[in-house]
Amino acid sequence: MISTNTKDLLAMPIQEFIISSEKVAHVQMGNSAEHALLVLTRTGYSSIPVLDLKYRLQGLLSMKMITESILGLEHIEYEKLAEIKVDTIMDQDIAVLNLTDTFQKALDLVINHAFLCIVDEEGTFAGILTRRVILKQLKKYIYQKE
Ligand code: 2BA
Repeated sequence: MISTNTKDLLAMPIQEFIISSEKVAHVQMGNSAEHALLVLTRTGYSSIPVLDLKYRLQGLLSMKMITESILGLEHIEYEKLAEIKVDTIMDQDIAVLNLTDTFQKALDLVINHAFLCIVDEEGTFAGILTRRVILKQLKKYIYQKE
């Protein structure tokens, strides 16, 4: 059985826990795989959002997607990096939440996703909610209970 306090935590809106969009490393539709490789390498993140010019979320891009796009039969075709556009290799199957969604919904999703993308009511990218932030909130809650 879930206690009343746990219910409070699970019912909290995620808005206050998100890393806002201006702090999130991203690439834009039309950017080259070469540019994306530089962003991923410099930031150190393994996967980042792809946004359009109106800041709407379009997909996710990871190092693996870039590597796969330049894998030839005999060798890695580095020369293709500048020609390949991120929109042709990104993953469009993304875990997305709204700013008004609850902690519980986020908790269910972060089991399978390292971070969740958050959009506002107009579909504009608002930021991300990371597994780290969710775990920190849970830890705070569990320790308070002891
Ligand atoms: P990963 O890049 O695979 O990072 C896994 C975990 O490693 C991160 O977990 C964080 O604890 C640590 N980490 C990796 N790179 C870091 C860095 N440059 N600075 C500080 N810590 C770093 P979370 O914080 O839970 O993040 C989960 C995922 O969310 C990351 O997976 C990344 O794909 C994405 N992410 C987090 N912050 C981001 C940001 N500011 N911009 C873009 N993507 C971000």
